[in-house]
Parts: sequence; C-alpha cells; structure tokens
Amino acid sequence: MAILHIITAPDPRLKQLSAPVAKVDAEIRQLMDDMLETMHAAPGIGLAAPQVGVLKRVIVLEIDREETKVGPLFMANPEIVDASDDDAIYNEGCLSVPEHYADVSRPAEVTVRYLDRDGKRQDLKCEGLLATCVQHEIDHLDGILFIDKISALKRNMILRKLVKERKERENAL
Ligand code: GNR
Ligand code: NI
Repeated sequence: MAILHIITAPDPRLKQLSAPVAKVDAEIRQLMDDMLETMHAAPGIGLAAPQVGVLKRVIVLEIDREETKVGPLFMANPEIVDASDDDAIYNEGCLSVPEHYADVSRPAEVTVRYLDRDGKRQDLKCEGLLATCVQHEIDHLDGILFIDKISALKRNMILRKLVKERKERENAL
C-alpha cells in the first residue's frame, strides 16, 4: 500500500480522457488499494485515477456519513446506464481543486455499471451523496472537473487563485 500524490488544477492531465482497463489484474488491484489509502489520508469520499496522474478508468468511493454509509467501492470502467429525470444540487468539492466549493446540479439517481475489484460486472443503483460522488468521479475519467459545470466567471476566479497559490508555494522553496 502507498499514499500517492494528488495533482491539482490546472494540470493538463486532469483534462484528458482516461483509457478503459482491459482486465482487473494485480496491477489494477494495487492501484485501487493505493487509491483507497490515498483517499482516506486526504481525506475524501471518492478518488479517480487521473487525480493521482494515472490515466485509467478506475475510481474508488467510500461514504461514511450519518445519512449514507457505503463502501469501500472499487470500480473499473464505470458507466452510467440509467439516470433519473430529476436533479439534485450538492455543494461539491474536489481534492484536485482544494478549498473551493460550488453548487452543482446532477441527476438525483443513477445506475452505474462497472467491473469490481474481482473483475466481476456489477450494476449499482445510487442515490443521495453516492449518486453525486459517482458522477463526479466518472467526470474525472472524461477530463471534466466540477468547476467546468459552474459559471466561467467563478471557474476562472478559482483557477487564478490556484495558480497564484502554486506560485507562492514555489517561491517559498
Ligand atoms: O471528497 C470529496 N467530496 C465530495 C463532496 C461533494 C461532491 C463530490 C465530492 S468528491 C471529493 C473527492 C474528489 O475530489 N473526488 O474526485
Ligand atoms: Ni474530484
């Protein structure tokens, strides 16, 4: 097990399309386990492989709140196969957009099809925070961040701030 480095916006790797996993083998299982450890350490409730610089379609989720307790869930090649017509708004954050939050609207319920840690195909119906989170993670696999779903004004404000903070960190070294 290992804690991996989480990359932050604006990083070109976060804008790329990740490649499907051919098979859930020992290497992918290792990646899943390292991602779970990294997510716990952060801490976060979900993590997508591109956030640790690996452009593969792998996500992990674990929600442990009073309302919802699920996971840990390990998913390779997750896809939304059904979504509700009604939306839910959630105040989202992202480990790759540290310390910024914004309301994002997404389908309230989705069914996700994926390969689990044993390579077995699963269909899981998600609602509440899990539905929001699984859509947020799948977006990462398509190079989409939650800030891409808010106004350009707010997005650019956040990105400028992140660039400024990175420069300040570099100057402090
Ligand atoms: O830890 C996280 N919390 C969160 C809260 C609301 C909506 C989505 C998330 S996912 C985020 C971790 C992360 O960046 N996953 O990609
Ligand atoms: Ni995120």
